[in-house]
Amino acid sequence: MKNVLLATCLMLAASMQAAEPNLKIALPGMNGFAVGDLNGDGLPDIAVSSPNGVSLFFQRKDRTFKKIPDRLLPVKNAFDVIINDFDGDGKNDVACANYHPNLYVFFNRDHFTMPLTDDAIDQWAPRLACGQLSPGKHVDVLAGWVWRRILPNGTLYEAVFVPAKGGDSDKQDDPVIRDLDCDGTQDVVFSSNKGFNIYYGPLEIPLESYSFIRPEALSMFISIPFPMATSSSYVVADADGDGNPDIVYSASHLNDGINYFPQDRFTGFRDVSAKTLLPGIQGFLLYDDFDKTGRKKLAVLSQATIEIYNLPSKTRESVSKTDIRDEIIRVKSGDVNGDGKAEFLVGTKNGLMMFNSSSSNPPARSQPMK
Ligand SMILES: [Ca+2]
Ligand SMILES: [Ca+2]
Ligand SMILES: [Ca+2]
Ligand SMILES: [Ca+2]
Repeated sequence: MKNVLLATCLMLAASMQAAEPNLKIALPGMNGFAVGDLNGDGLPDIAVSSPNGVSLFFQRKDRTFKKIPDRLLPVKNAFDVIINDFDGDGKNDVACANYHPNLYVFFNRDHFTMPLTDDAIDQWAPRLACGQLSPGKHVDVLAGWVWRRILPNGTLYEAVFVPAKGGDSDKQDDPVIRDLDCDGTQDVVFSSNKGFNIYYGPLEIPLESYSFIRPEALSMFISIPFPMATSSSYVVADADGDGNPDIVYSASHLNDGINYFPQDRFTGFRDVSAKTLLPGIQGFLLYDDFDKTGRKKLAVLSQATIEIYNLPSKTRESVSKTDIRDEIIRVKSGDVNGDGKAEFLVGTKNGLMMFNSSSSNPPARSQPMK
C-alpha cells in the first residue's frame, strides 16, 4: 500500500513538473500568429504579426527555427495573421489585418513581395479566420465580420455580415467557421459586445462589387445575448454529447468556470441559458483531435497549466504545468514538429511558446527547438 502511494506521489510529482516549452520565439508586441508551410518543403513554418510587420520563421530540416525571422513582410501595426491557399494555386499565402484597418494578402510568388491590399474592411483590428464558406474550392477570408474571396487573377469579392436588426453598433469579431447544424453547409459564429451571433448556411458570397449577408435572408440566424462574449475564449464543441455542436466558452472576467450554450437540433439556440461544463477553471480553449486518436478533446490553457478534458464525460485526461509569465493573448494547435501529434502554441505580448499536447510522452526528437 505504502509503495503504491509512493509511486502515485512520484507520478504526480513528475506530471506536475513545469513543462519546458520546446519552442520559444521572442517577439515583443506579438498580436497574432499562424502555422503553415510557406516555402514548399513540407515543414510547417510560423508567421507572427506585431507592430513591425509579419515575421516569417521557416522551419529548418533539423526541426529548429532561427531566433530572428527569415523574412519580414511590411505591414504597419499588423494585428492578426492567417496562412492558407487563398488564390487556389496550391501554394500557401499569408493574410494579415492591421489596426488601420486594412487587409493584406501576400501571395506566395515573387517571395511574397506583391500583396493585394484591401483598405475597405471597415473594422479596426479584426480577428481572422479562413475556410470554405460556400461549396467549391475557394478558401475565403473572414476579417471580423467582413467576408473576402480572392480569385487567382486578384479579383476580390466583398461582403459584410450585417448584425441583427437594431444592432448597427455591434462589432462582430472573432469568427469561427463550422457546420453547427450538421446540414453539410458551413455556418459562422461571431462574438459581439452583445453576445454570440450565428449565421446558418447555405452561405453564398454575391458576385457584386460589395454586398451584405443579412440575417433575414438566411435559413436561420440566432443571437445569444451574452455581454461577455467579446472577452471570452470560445469553441464550437459538443459539450453534452447529444450530437449537436454547442458553444463552449470561458469568460475571462467572470471567474465562473467554463460554461456552454447548448444547441438543440430543431430549435438551434432558442433556449439561451448557459449551462455549467467545468466549474472552477478558466482559460483559453481549443477543441481538436490533438493526439490523432479519432476523438476530439477540450484543452484549457492558462498561465499555470494546460489541461485536457474528454467530452461529454468531463474526465480530465492530463494536466501539465506551464509557468507562462506573460498574459496569454492567443492560442492555437497544430503539428509543428512532425511527430504526428498536435502541439499547443501559446502567444503572449512577448512572443510565442510551443508545448507538447501530451505530457506523458516525450517529444519525438531529443533536440529541443531553439
Ligand atoms: Ca516550410
Ligand atoms: Ca496561393
Ligand atoms: Ca450548417
Ligand atoms: Ca451538444
